[in-house]
Amino acid sequence: MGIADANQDVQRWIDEWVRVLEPARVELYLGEREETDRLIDGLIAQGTLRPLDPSRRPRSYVAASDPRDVARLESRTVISTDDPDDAGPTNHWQDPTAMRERLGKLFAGSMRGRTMYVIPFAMGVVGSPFAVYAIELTDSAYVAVSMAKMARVGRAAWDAILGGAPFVPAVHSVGAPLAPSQRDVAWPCDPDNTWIAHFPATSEIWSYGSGYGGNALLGKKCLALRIASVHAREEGWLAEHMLILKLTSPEQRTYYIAAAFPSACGKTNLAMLQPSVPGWRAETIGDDIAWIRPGPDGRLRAVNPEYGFFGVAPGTSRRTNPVAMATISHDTIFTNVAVTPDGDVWWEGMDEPAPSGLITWRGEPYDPAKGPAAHPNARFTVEARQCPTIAPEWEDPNGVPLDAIVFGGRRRDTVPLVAEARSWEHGVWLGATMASETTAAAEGSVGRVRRDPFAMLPFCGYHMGDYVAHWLEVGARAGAKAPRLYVVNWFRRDDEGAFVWPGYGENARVLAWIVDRLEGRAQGVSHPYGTVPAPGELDLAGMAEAPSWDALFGIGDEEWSRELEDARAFVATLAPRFPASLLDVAEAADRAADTDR
Ligand code: SAT
Ligand code: MN
Repeated sequence: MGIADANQDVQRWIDEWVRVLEPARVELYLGEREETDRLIDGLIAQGTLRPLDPSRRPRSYVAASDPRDVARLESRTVISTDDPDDAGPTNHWQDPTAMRERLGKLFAGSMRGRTMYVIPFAMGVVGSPFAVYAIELTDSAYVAVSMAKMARVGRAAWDAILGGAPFVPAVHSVGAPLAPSQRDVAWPCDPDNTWIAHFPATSEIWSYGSGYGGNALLGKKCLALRIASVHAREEGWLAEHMLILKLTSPEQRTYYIAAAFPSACGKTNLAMLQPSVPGWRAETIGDDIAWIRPGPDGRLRAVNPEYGFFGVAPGTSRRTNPVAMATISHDTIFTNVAVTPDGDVWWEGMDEPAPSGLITWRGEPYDPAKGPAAHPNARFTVEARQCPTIAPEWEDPNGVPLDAIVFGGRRRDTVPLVAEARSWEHGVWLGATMASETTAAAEGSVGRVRRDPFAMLPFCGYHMGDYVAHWLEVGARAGAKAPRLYVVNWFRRDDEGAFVWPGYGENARVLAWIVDRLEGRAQGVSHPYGTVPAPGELDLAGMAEAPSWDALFGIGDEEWSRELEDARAFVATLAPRFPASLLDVAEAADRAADTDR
């Protein structure tokens, strides 16, 4: 079946875009083996992909981007609603008519000389109550083959769309038309004119000028978070920037935990946790996005709508994440990593030191004085089914019932290692006011503390105040069946700037305490953030250097007042849509902690 068989709506939409974009060729891409092999051969010929040594890393490739196109571009990511207030103060808003006009000009003829790939896909299991269908049009073969790893690209999604299922129309162009006989470059892009625009009223996504993951693989942040969050609000569910983990206790009881962290704060590591505590087992369901819906029994059920992982490479090693290392041992596309002389990949934080003869992501001989060998936001793209700890229920069409939801950030002080919120409302306050030091996953300075509600700051498709109110509604509807809410912080530092908590596999100790709370086994003590482990309650047995309770949970009065003041100032920017009742909840929690102290 080809595009000619498309039903009228689909056909009309594709035809309209062909007229605007003027591609030299149009191809339906269903992610099948032969098509993918052909696209990869073309990408190798063009210099976009470089094959790795197949004896070291079978069917794996390295791409090096244009150095100006290495991360999400938040300043050029816009929500175009008629009323700017519907996008809210945390999004970049652009008038939809003006945006369409401006992008229309950029899109005009932007695929000249290139092939336009028509990529039907599903986010979620095809046919499941969670599934959302979409078509991405793109002139990038790199995007096409990456999409086939990250989303359920293929015949089943195409059939569903041809059968009349509504689809999210998504258009992407690298913005580099080719004149006849013009030679292509390895990474075409148009960094000066990049825009990633969302039109929630029609669920459209228009992305121009960038080939980088979060800007170009439109099923991920654009669809599964920004557009889906709008649908979720209308339909009573949640589209969240969360990993999903399955935890089995020594008593063989199973728990499902979702956790929100900003980009490049360890979601993939936690999703692939290898518990350091004996008897516990962790399995992976998702590492970046969770769609959460009330199930028939009233419990909140979660799915990972993605098909693969787009993980941060630097810092990933056999020590920090052996599961990820096994996952990416074959059939992986790496972007902006360094390449060893024997045809394998390398990045900062790998187990082995940099070999001599290393070539950096910029294609130069490695000289540590000139900066890192791999870009700090270098990524791997790989199918989730390659993960040795993937849980069988990761493709359960009905999702898994959540026991706990965790909010985390990267904070050198203030936020304790773990705390349980006093109530759903209090947890929503904590989620709404969470903050994190910025990372290389987006453009801009690294290490600056910014408020990042629910780790959704760059991903919420509507007004953040309405989003927080929606969380309150979902919790109220779930009532006693709602999962319990927690905050965690793996990133506290001592006076010398060293991390006080080892993280990675040791984070299982924190999860074990969360389970103890769920089972009513841990009493905890009151803390400004809620309930934290009482001294001695967190199992630290066998740790080489067990940190003190104070190092993990201590908070000075002044530190706390500063935080509260800053949080209040932040939510004031979301008024009047931010639910005022949460200020009372925060106040009551503060008083409760005070009297307990
Ligand atoms: O936005 S990406 O999907 O490219 C990665 C991230 O920032 O989480
Ligand atoms: Mn992410």
